[in-house]
Amino acid sequence: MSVDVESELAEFYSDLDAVDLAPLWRLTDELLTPTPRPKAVPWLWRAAVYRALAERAIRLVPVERGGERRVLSLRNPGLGGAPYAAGTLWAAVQCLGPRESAPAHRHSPGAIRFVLAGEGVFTTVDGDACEMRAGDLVLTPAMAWHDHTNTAGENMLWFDGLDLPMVQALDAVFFEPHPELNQPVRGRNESERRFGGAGAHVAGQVTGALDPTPSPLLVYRWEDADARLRADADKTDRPSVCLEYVNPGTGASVLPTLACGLERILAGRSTPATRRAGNRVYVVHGGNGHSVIDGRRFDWEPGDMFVVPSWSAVEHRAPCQADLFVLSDAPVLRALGLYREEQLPTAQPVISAFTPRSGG
Ligand code: GTQ
Ligand code: FE2
Repeated sequence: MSVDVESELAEFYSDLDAVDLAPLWRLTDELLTPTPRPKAVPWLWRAAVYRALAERAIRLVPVERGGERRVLSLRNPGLGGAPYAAGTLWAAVQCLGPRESAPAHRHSPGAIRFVLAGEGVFTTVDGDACEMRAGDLVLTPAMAWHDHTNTAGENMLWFDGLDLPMVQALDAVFFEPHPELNQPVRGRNESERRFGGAGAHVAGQVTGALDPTPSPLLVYRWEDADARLRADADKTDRPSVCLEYVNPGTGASVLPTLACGLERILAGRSTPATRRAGNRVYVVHGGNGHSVIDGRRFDWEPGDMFVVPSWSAVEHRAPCQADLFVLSDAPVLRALGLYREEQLPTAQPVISAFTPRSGG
């Protein structure tokens, strides 16, 4: 290129820049990537670390109107300080001390809770007080009034998952405090009585039904999910058994934006390395083991939480049976025709091991 053309080009680019025009031909590498290139990185948060900090939060920070919730968000270090576990998913640890209550409110982002330990807490959803025990899944769909109350004498911790980053990307966040600190309670476990029982889980994951209405069933008990996994494990020689929690009326994912599932890794087995479009957050419910994510080994134990960003290869291994709760944005990808997954032909070579920050 002649010096003339080169300097003319440089001037051209600077003129484009000055009037907020961007030439695509210089951006394709970062925009139209051959495969997804999420900013979020594979990461893990240890129960032993967050539990102690949650207990300090209970001692130091009251739950009040305004702050609304005593919640520690899992902040993915790849996201430049944004308080999200992945580009599309909010994930957090919420805690309530003895006889504390978190004020009633509602918002357009939908939420799910997976109980880490304890009992004596209920989440009231549109007047229905849903009891929460270890391993239970509780839904608070978009715009449903919700507050959390600890009636017991122990601290209680649970996992929160929200579609907040997705709703925020769509510029559709709405929030409203309830006129009362706590909403009136109309009944206890009513959705469970009306809609619980058969049809609350499917084997594997939802592939068909897409439904913009959330599940009318608001609480899914650990015992039922466990029984389903046990029955499926008896019939398989595969490395793991999976279920997805579903709307018992339609068979669709629990919320229009979020899917929840359980993956039981069977003793001594390894799952095949798999890539999926869409982000996933795992909560270890029981058992010890490790996952290899993009060639890095993440060891885990009960209560640990880890993120598998879109298109990262992941495989799990457990010496004894282990249960992983998994939250994903798959319903959105499926609704838009963007979902895909692929199994890798071989196990990943392990290049490094993850060592989380231990803190001060
Ligand atoms: O429990 O209502 O982790 O509104 C983030 C936002 C929990 C909740 C979170 C919320 C909640
Ligand atoms: Fe909320």
